[in-house]
Amino acid sequence: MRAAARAQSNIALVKYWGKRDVARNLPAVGSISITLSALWTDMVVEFDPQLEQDVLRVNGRDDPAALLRISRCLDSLLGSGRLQARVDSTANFPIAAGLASSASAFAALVLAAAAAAGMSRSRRELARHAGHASGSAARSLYGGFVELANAGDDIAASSLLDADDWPLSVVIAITTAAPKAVSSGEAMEISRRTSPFYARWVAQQQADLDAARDAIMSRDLRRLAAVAEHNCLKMHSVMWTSRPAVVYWNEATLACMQAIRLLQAAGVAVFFTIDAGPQVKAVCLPDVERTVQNALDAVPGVARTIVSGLGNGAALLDAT
Ligand code: 2P0
Repeated sequence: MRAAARAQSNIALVKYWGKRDVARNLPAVGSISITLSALWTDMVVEFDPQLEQDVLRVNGRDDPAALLRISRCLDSLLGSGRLQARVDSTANFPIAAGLASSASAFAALVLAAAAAAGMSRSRRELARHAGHASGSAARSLYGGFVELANAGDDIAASSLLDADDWPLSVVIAITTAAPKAVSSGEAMEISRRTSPFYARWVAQQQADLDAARDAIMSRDLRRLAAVAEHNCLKMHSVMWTSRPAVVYWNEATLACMQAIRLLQAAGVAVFFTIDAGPQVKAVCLPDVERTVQNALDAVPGVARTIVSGLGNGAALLDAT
């Protein structure tokens, strides 16, 4: 009746932005991500016949505002006749700040909840349920390099390469830990309805996915860098041209990008990506991780940096 799971966060190198079905939370485009070993959420789920309704604690505090999404995810996984649950979530990094906290949270939730309910579900099936709660969460069930595809009427996540198959480092520059003003789900809908670039974004995504997948399978950082930076800037262009405009960047975001450009010009194997928040993620080969971290630490406005390798995907912590 009780189980705990840890899932790591992930960042997309080819981004998910926009939904084709809001009610079922189906993405309009496929995406490719890397799972991060250093950022994780631990989720403890306990079903209790005495409880009259679900209870959620996030980082040790009651969080009724986030409860509805959690309850819906449990209903979708276990059916609405399920027992009520006590859910305890702990993240080791800032929440709702563009570091994919919902990805690690919902991936850990489905894994822990299925185990607590004594239910056997394939990873692919768990990923599908996590994805219906939060698109990027489907990817956090897997480690290394992960693709989330639109498969017929639904979604399917799968592993492209394991973490050990091509070890990369990610240096995350935290420019502010404050929660974002507009949730990504809300912002995606604004983009879909109003950006004149949205249709082009969707139309071009398959080519970016094919290029990135090919670069990953060839372990070619230069080609991966080109498509990932292009795809990231294209997504932000869609956001910026929405009405109202969605701008997640701050001055330090741009300064970090410029620092990474300087490193590239000096021959350092690194590229940037930025999600629905002002943090900058620098993806690099492990041997230049220190150089990249030093450069980003020196950027005015960077509060701190976090260094991560690639993670192995969600796992149960216990099942008592
Ligand atoms: C991604 N993002 O691919 C993109 C890039 C943010 C920018 O997936 O509405 O929390 O819960 O399905 O997964 C963040 O959005 O959105 C996200 P919902 P989610 O990582």
